[in-house]
Amino acid sequence: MQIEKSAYAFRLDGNPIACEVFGHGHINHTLKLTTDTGSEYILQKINTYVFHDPVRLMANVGSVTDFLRRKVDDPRLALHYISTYDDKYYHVDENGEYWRAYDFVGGFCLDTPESDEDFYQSALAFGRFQQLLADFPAETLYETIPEFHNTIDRYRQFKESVAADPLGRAAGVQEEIDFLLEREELGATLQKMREENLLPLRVTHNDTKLNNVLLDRITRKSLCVLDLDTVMPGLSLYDFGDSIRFGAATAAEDEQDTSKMALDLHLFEVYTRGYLEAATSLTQREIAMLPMGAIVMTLELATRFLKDYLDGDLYFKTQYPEHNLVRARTQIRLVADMQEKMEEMNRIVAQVSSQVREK
Ligand code: ADP
Ligand code: GN1
Ligand code: MG
Repeated sequence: MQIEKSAYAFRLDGNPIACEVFGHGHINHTLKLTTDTGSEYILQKINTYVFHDPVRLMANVGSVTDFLRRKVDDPRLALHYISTYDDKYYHVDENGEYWRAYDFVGGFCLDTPESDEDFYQSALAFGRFQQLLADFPAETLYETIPEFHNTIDRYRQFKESVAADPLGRAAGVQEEIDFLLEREELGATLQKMREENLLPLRVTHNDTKLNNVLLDRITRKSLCVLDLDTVMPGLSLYDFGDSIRFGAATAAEDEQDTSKMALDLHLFEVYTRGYLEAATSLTQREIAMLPMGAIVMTLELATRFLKDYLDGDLYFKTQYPEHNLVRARTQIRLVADMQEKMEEMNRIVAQVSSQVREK
């Protein structure tokens, strides 16, 4: 087994003896590193196609994790980045690639919830994350991916790719393109409210998929939130919405049989309860907009996946040629189902929020 050379740049406990590819992330190259003292680390190469400014990214990640670590009593509740021998949280190798290392947390991640409790635990984790950072000076964070959840801008980029159509793929997916274009105004809802200052700007995670939460192997309680690359100032609705899109769905994000994809209202309720129990500082307007957050985030991902398919699969890692198209179709199906279930989502949010308040 070959040990990645960059490992030696970090102040590890012991000498590396094992190094293997790890996890199911879509963006970074993730390795698990073990040393001769039994210490375990994650060693990651940052994807600089996605993150153009890894130095600022690591400044965000470093300041947020340092802040969280001062607030939690169990070290597994916040990630711990390892400094290099020149006292940075990142290392640049001879090819100009950026690496970072952090403690491996002895837990596990799920791609789909195996029980209501798993999903509830992830809601608590993201809700806690929101709450713990409520007094973090959000303005000191960099916008590492500008306009990341600006769905108005996402639509602009999507339409550019439809027009450019570099691989001649647009004609084959006209139905999907039309579905998305018909919902452009719906997709703009949150961004408009953000621009009108109707919703508070918060420190948000911005990529709140279930597989970015670590669960304890024995108790299955949530430990920390992972994948802090997209931590930026944003709306709580991005975080809530993306969790629902990914975790309260009846099928995987890339299920090929779209008829299997729907919103599971029971899981929606489970997540809403956990999130509201932990994130106690949300405003009434934020709470009322939670269902809209789920729809807008799903719509946004549909446009992103379809754009990437049209562009020739440059952004998201794919396992087969139509992978991004499959993902886009599945998201489209979910948007349609969520729209049908909007009233029920509203009813659930109102009910759960009054129950949580009474507690
Ligand atoms: P990506 O941006 O590519 O999704 P992540 O930072 O989410 O990268 O890491 C990919 C996967 O590696 C995670 O889904 C998780 O399974 C695993 N992982 C990441 N950090 C840790 C950690 N500190 N302890 C244990 N597993 C981890
Ligand atoms: C990417 O890094 P990962 O796999 O958790 C993407 C998210 C998407 C997600 C879709 C930086 O997340 O925005 O929601 O894939 N991250 C980035 O699965 O673009
Ligand atoms: Mg991830």
